[in-house]
Amino acid sequence: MRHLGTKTTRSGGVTRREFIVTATATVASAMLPIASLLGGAPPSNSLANDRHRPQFHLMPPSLWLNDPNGPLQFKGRYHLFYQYAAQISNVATKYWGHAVSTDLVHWKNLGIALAPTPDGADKNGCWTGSAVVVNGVPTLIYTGGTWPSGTEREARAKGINPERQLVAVAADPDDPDLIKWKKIPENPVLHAPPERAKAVGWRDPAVWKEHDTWYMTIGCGEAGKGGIALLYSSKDIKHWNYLHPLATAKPNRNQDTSRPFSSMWECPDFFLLKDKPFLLVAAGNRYFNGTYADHRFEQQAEGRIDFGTAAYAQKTMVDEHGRRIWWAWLHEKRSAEAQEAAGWAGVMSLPKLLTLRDDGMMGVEPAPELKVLRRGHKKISAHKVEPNGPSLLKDVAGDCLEIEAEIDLGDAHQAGLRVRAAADGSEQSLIGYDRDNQELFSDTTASSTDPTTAPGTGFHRNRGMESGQLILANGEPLRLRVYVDASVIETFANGRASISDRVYPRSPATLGIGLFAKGGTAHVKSMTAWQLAPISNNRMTSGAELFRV
Ligand code: DQQ
Repeated sequence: MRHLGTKTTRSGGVTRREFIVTATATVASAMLPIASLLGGAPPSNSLANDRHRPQFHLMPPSLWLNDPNGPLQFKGRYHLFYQYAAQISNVATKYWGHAVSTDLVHWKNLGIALAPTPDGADKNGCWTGSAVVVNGVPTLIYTGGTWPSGTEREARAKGINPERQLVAVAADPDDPDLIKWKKIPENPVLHAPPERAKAVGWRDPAVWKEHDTWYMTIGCGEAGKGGIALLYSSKDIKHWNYLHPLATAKPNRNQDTSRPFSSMWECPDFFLLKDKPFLLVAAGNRYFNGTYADHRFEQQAEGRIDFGTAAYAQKTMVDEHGRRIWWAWLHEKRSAEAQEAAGWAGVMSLPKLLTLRDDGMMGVEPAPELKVLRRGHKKISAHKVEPNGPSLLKDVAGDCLEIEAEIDLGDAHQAGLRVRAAADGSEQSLIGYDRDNQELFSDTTASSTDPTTAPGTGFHRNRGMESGQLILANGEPLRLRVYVDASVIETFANGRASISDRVYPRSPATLGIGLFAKGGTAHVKSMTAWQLAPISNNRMTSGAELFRV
């Protein structure tokens, strides 16, 4: 995914100072290049008035976010890091932005936790990684770029490995915010992939402990063959031995290994859910279940945690309640120019809880903590939904909402909700179920008349239909939980499917909510819509003061 960004830079006086202040406050002890944090951000009032900017999703105060990094709960606080850049570009130099929360919902942005060290093993970027607690000390392990992001293939063609693995530790584990991080003198802790892995990439370490030994998997792959998750072990997190592949991709008709980046597994994650092993890889938000013996994972069935192409670089953590919490980067689906004009791009997903289902596959639910955002609500009484029925509900509208609905498909072929919908139908997004294909879908084909959202102009894929398999048992209703947050729509269905999408309606009046049925009559059994409270009062998603002079 990294090669797809555009390279554009903003400039702006006041905002440069914002970054200098942040950098000084957060990374002074690490001797990091404050000058390279110079970047432009739009004035905060344009962000505060940007109606496409979400209100209850975590984002940096401005500019760029991509992958979630090192999610960790330590002494009660949730720490969530993310790939941050001071340009609207996925090939810009990456830093680790850092946010903290006591409730998993309200976040305080703390600034930059990790920045590249000039001439260091991460001089061209602190890329994705993980966090673990080692002897009471929160510890980050991540990939350093020694070539600019997006040039890895060029480097490899010259026989140069452009990636290293590095470790940083909390400078003061007693600081509840863990603001300062120190890179260890042993860096890089790994210099190169094993010779026989003809790597097309070697990054995104994920770490876990078995008895007294640390294990780490690193995303890798071989051109034309597909993904490999390499396995390493260590007694102290600083000295690592390569063991063997933890897992290798099986030929998969969904994965085109001829494409440069689908020939590797980015962002692997490996864990047990109630004793059952799971491997996650970034592509398709895919997971595999299987068996784990002799430190080798044999994949059996596969599924997808989020069916939306907007979601990428999934990453999980286990919290102090023992829950497996999932995060992902929700990238933009509008043109690079529109992102640049907005002055921000990329949103962190809502926290999703992963569960083990009776059939050995994964379930997915929104974290219950999100209910704290619920304010006034409106209940909609049970009623029929006819194919040509009224498209919008009276008294329910908005772009900062949660909707819970139980829908009996009846004899309809498709049924579900309209969100971000205009009264005349000129703009609308459909979240629904297709009975014939047994799929949960998000159809944003008509979500916007803004040409910057036209297919082919955005980062990945734009307006259109996206879907994934959800098999409803006989008579089982469709149970939807839909979060609408400005340009983000995150949907959960029946505790076992989710789909995230991005929409940018052109008209500010595109706020309607409704129901639809196609090919027959569906029945709404129950439906409630809640107004949700923003997590800050100015669309800055909190902590913005740390980025201001
Ligand atoms: N993004 C990171 C990489 C990772 C990719 C760099 C996935 O480490 O492979 O920003 O989006």
